Amino acid sequence: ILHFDTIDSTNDYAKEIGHTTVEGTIVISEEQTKGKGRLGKQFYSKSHDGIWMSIVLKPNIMPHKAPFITLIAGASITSALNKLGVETLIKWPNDIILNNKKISGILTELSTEIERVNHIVVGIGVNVKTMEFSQEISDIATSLYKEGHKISRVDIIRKILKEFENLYLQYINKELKEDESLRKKINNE
Ligand code: BT5
Repeated sequence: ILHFDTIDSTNDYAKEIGHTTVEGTIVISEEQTKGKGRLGKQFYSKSHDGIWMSIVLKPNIMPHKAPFITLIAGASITSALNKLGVETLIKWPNDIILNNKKISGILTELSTEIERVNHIVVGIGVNVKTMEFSQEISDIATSLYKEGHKISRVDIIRKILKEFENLYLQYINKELKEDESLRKKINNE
């Protein structure tokens, strides 16, 4: 786990070190100065207000299967929050909703060659303590504290990572088994 006080974007940093670092590396920062969503959109990541983190993965899968990782991340976040007593919904593919407002977003980025994934970076942002949002998002965003759930960020991170590890390993093992049985069929074994 690499922890920063401030960083431009945990996803950008995770992508930079993706080639050399081990699978399962977590980059987490108290603040992001250039937190990002899809298509260059801004993701507000104020100091100490939330969870801004990225997970580096190195699965042996084909690039077209990578989007499934976003769904695994979404399921992990809702399931973790559920276990902490917070009922959220997933707005597929990458938003988590609490009381009709966005509490969390996911940004999955890939480094690939044609046939294989080099590494995947799964970025997770969760609004935890924010009470006042910037005007642009004040109608659409909320935080756990704002909705009356005073839960520690460390407890949330622990639960999300535990759920994610379970679901991710299940998925990867299933993929490996399917590849293996396909290989046997092709080789007439
Ligand atoms: C996302 O994109 O929601 C993906 C967000 C991923 C953030 C994490 S934090 C760690 C890692 N490092 C990064 O740099 N990013 C990842 P998208 O679905 O494109 O939504 C972006 C839109 O959500 C913006 O255009 C705003 O409307 C809204 N938004 C921005 N900041 C928000 C916030 N803090 N809470 C809720 N909504 C927000």
